[in-house]
Amino acid sequence: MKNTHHDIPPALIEALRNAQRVVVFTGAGVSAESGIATFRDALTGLWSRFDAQALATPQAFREHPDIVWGWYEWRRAQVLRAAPNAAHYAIAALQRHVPALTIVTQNVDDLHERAGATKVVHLHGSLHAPRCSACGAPHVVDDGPATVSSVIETHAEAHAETRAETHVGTPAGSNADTYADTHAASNADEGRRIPPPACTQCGAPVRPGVVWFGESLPSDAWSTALHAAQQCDLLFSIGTSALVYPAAELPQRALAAGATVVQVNPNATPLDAHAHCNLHGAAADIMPRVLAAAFDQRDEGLKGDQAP
Ligand code: BV8
Ligand code: ZN
Repeated sequence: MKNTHHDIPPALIEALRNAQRVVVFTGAGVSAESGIATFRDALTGLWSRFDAQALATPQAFREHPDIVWGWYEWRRAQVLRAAPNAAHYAIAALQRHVPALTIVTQNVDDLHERAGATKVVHLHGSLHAPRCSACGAPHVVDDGPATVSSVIETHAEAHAETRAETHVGTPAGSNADTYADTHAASNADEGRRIPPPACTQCGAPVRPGVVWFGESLPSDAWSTALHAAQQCDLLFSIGTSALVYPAAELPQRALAAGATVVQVNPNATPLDAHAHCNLHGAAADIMPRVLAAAFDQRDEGLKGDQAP
């Protein structure tokens, strides 16, 4: 079935119709059309001088808890204001047609679930499950619209401000210290820096419920994902650059187990050379067409006002 094109190859439709066990493996690209920045997308404002991989680490949280917590609060506010897109809905609909379909995501948003998907395996945690960095006690954060807009507004202001300031010569790639100092003065950027709340049990800083680089994945999520990949007939890899491990191993494990692997991504990734089929396009365009072609439920992948 080796080919790369936009329309859905009949062999893929056949494979999907006959599949008993399917894995849908997703990355940031599946949420891009919901307005959620991918990891590759440049960071903005205060964070534009960091790369995501540097911020998403225990070290960064230890050294700059307010910058890191501020970043995750901003991302959480974005997700709370976002809505699932047609790809999320089509994947949730596929789950209702295929006997055993396991959704394994690297994303820390809840857009799969908000599109109606069930039992989504989150390999890298969630933005909605903060916990104490010391005793691990779950922490409840306020999701009220007031909080959400305050995080977004203060960020927007800060962003405008940073852009103005940035050009006054902080050397490119300056590390956090100098950057923080040069900006600490103007207290207007408080919104950007949000000190993490204290744990109600032990008083230690609360951390985002995500898996940071250098941290191991939740063992139950990883073993469920690995098992599903090794047992499936068909694996879709959607909107991931397939560069972060061990998650990026999953399509390889499925291939090694004889499954058909299909990639959906507008850009090439290391998986192109191995996948049986590369559908180079946007997930929100391709997945509803896969659903319609396989299960002729043209309108099922669409929600509410989108349905004809
Ligand atoms: C670990 C949560 C034990 C936090 C994340 C083996 C080899 C090399 C390195 C390693 C290795 N094993 C371990 C490592 C180290 C490291 C790693 O993989 N480093 C990489 C960068 C080389 N892995 C770890 O640290 C893991 N832990 O291994 O623990 C251990 C510890 C230490 C040392 C050894 C072993 C933990 C990794 C998890 C980190 N946490 N997220 C947060 O979100 O803040 S990772 C995070 O980045 C995401 O969850 C995701 O996994 C990754 C981003 O990748 P994507 O989702 O694919 O997004 P990206 O932006 O890259 O690409 C988007 C794609 O979408 C693009 O291809 C684009 O073309 C496409 N796209 C765009 N628009 C659309 C689209 N596609 C479809 N439709 C569209 N519309
Ligand atoms: Zn605690």
